[in-house]
Amino acid sequence: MKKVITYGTFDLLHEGHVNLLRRAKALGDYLIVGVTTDHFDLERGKMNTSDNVMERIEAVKSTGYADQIIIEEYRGQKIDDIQKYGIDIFAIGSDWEGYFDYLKEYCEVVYLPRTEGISSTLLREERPSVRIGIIGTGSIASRFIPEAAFVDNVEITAAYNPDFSECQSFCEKNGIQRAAGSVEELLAACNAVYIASPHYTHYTYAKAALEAGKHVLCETPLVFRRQEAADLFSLADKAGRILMPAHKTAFCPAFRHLVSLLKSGVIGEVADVSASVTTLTDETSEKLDSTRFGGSMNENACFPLLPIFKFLGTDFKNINFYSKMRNGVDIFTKAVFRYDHAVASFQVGLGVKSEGNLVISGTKGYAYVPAPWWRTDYFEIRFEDQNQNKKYFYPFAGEGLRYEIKEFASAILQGSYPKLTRDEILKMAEVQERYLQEINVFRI
Ligand code: C2G
Repeated sequence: MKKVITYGTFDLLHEGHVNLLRRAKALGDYLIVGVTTDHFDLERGKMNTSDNVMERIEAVKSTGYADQIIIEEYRGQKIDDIQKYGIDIFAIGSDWEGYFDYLKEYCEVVYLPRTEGISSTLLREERPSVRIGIIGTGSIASRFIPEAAFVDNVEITAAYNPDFSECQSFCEKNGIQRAAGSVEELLAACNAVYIASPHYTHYTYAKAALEAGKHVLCETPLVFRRQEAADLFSLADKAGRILMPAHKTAFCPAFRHLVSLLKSGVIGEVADVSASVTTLTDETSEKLDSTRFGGSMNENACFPLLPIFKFLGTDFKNINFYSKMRNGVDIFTKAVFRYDHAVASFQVGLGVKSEGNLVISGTKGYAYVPAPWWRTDYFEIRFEDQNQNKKYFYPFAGEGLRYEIKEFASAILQGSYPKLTRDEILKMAEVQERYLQEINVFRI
């Protein structure tokens, strides 16, 4: 019996895929199809896949050509599979011509003609697009634009800044068609907004955008009061729109897997979470302006709050804040949380520097994420018996903003499940509010 194997993502299965599978099957008696996992696609730079791995497997199955379907999850697996399944022919589309010649050492390699004029990318492009208007044209907005280019079905249509000439030069520099002269003009030119303006303006812009029926991706911290966050969510619900904080860490592959890994119990019961984010800042920076929600807590607390809430939940019993002050703002704050069966602490600093790592301690072992843990591609799970220790590596492409943009687009276009829960977002605002109200804040 002649065995043939082929591989692919098979996203939005189309005629090109079907032709390929038919031709591959015709090369022998038994066809094995390897379908890539979502994780493997992300690792090899394909981050726009629309269908998940189960949907893609079902689609391949429905063609009737595959005698067996396997999943492809790592680089180098093709050699292992060829040996494991006793493969005679490896077949793949001609767009890969030459690329898989290294497999000739193991079996025959056949490049089959690719069907012209159709591709998953073209099909994805035909879907409705997310047309984003940017509010605020500072440094984070400049970094957002090249990252958005990596996400299918997303285009930047306009930008707004109250300083019109600044807005114009931003648009010219970044190839954005419309420099909006007012918020109304911006909202008319998009179906979603990305709010990248100073913290204290977030609520007003987000409210205006949601009331105009736009989806909202808002830089962190979203707002500084729980009620404000709750109001924005009820506006979003009423309008049937997405409201998502642009919390980079929550969407990056390494952090997402850390969450699912620890939820599965690898380090036992979590007893402590300790996280630190310190970024020494120029004394004249707006980040230290006491009249404009400056200071370490306002600037950075939402980062360590993420692992604390993900691993211990949001039902803490008490928080004490210890702040070192300068010119009316905290240049450093240590916060200590008491839960029923655990504790947590974080350090944030704009004027004090510390080691920026994340440690999650459990009854069986601990997770160690080295600095800068909030934009990580790597972590370790460590145990008493060091032989059991394991290192985990992930992609973290570019500035990492593409992951949150992709999540925002998927939430709008496909209704994907939010990685950051509403409860977590409300609690983040509540912690910011407690601090601003000076509840259990001790100045040192
Ligand atoms: N294909 C084709 N004609 C098209 C589009 C795709 O013949 N118009 C073929 C591809 O050449 C490939 C298969 O269909 O053989 C699956 O294509 P993709 O889903 O794009 O998967 P790909 O990224 O090519 O993955 O390990 C995975 C493999 O490297 C291939």
